Amino acid sequence: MMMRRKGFWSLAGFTLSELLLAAAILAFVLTGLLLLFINCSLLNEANRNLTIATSYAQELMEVIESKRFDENTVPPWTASANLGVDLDESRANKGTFDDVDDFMTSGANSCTDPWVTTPATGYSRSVVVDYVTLNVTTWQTSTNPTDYKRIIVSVNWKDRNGRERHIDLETLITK
Ligand SMILES: [Ca+2]
Ligand SMILES: [Ca+2]
Repeated sequence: MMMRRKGFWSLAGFTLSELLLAAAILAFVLTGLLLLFINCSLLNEANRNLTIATSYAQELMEVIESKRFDENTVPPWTASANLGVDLDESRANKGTFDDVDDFMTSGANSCTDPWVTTPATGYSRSVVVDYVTLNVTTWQTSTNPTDYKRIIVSVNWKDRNGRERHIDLETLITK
């Protein structure tokens, strides 16, 4: 007891078991901090990927929204089965597109322009355009042309563990 009073930092004042206990506590605290640090950086990376994916979705949505409602400038609008890239346009060149459904990435007349489908390595984009109609309070897909089209832009990517992630951006446009 007398030795401890010599000074707080005096090693002579600690027994071996006290030192071992202190070392164990230190190791425990450091492990916790390390795990916290790893978790934070994983969360950071996930957030960054989500932000990038969102900007890719917004980028394409803005380009689509700058086009007109339909290939036809007056009704009747294009039949559902014929939505997509039109005869005078090239499926692989978005520069030839003039209406919103030209950007559809599925169906017989789908767009194959890599700018649309693959914005960057590891990210892919898809576009669905449907006619919709308002049923009481919800919009429903319509097989017959209506004055409303719903555009869904999806961006897909894989996280660090190879798990599929995606975000969807949806908007309604009218003639
Ligand atoms: Ca067109
Ligand atoms: Ca079209």
